[in-house]
Amino acid sequence: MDFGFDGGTAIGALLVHGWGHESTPDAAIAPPEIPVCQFTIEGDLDDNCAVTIGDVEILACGWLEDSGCLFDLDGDVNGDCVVNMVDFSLIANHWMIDCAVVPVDLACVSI
Ligand SMILES: [Ca+2]
Ligand SMILES: [Ca+2]
Repeated sequence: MDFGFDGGTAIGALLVHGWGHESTPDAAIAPPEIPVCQFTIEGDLDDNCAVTIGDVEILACGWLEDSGCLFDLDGDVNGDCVVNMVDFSLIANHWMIDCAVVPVDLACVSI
């Protein structure tokens, strides 16, 4: 079957040069810059600079655990070795505060 062009050459050119894009050397591709949180906020268990549902998920994983202070517990906001309503209330108290967006919030403590 004749398609009127050299398919092998066309596909080879596509693999080398891409489809409508100029090829870019790998060294020129920089990884995306990940912002670093410059604040701490009580209840931010996943260290993403905000108190959100992700922090509640971590609290839920450790719910009603008691380490006897033998090891750190995920979800223990106040560091008393137990994950309970006190920790939940600390998260609720800072609910939806995002220090990356509103760094002047009094709950945001600069590192
Ligand atoms: Ca968080
Ligand atoms: Ca606690």
